[in-house]
Amino acid sequence: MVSVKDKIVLITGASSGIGASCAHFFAEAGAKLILAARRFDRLEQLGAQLEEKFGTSTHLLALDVRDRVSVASTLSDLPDSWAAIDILVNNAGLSRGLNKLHEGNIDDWEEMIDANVKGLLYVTRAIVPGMVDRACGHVINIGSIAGRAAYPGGNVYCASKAAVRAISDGLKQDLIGTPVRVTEVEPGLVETEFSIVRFHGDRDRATTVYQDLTPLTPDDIADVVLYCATRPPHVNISEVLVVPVDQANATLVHRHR
Ligand code: NDP
Ligand code: 8X3
Repeated sequence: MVSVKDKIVLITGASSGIGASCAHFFAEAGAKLILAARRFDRLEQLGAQLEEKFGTSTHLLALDVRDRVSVASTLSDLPDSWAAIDILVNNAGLSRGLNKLHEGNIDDWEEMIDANVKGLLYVTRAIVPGMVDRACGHVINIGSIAGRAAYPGGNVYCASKAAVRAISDGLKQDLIGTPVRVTEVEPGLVETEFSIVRFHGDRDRATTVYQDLTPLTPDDIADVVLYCATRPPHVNISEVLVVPVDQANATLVHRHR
């Protein structure tokens, strides 16, 4: 196992769910954290918590990954002491809606594609050149079981996560000959704010997604992300699918009714 102590880890979408859990796991392991998201107040709370609990140094970024200019300038203007990022966790993302494709809301499509695909690309493009120059780095993309097969109403979200899978595979190929590692972690059902966001704030509908089964927790995923990051330098975990015991694939879920 390799230590992440004093490594610089950038986590996008750190204000909630899987990203916030990753922040806790890396903080406990002694890493220094750059935490990015749009809700800066949440990052401030998280940063204060991690400092108090683990003595973690944090650098907070109010960042909308869809904003290409802002991503480029924010990440190129990092203070020198934060610029040499060792691990990038591309986690920021969302789903919007569960409509049939031919009835879908085009604004929802734009938001998913802009954040899940283009945003991930913008951040990766800004960070990976430094990793290559320093001959050191690890990109961990949060994909989804939804990227392996579409499900009814999942259409554009599934496409965006299929893109994350292809981008992760392509990046691994493009980095051959460098020591930079690439991992894609593909969670199944994880209870976070994901479904509340998907259903535009309808908490009752969001709750039904996880009803009568035991979903994963964001900590379950953060644990896997940290595991991938702490393998010896010659080991690249390329892809990990993590599902609850109650889930076989994107459409087959066992509910205890
Ligand atoms: P949450 O809604 O709890 O967290 C999503 C995070 O992404 C928030 O921190 C949010 O921050 C951030 N985010 C969303 N849009 C943007 C944006 N435009 N710019 C910057 N940050 C953004 O959901 P999860 O923790 O579940 O989701 C995290 C990732 O995991 C996503 O990529 C999701 O697709 C993936 N995933 C989730 C699964 C699940 O079942 N929950 C399963 C498989 C994958 P803010 O709003 O403050 O900007
Ligand atoms: C989130 C998992 O199955 O709700 O990516 O799409 S699912």
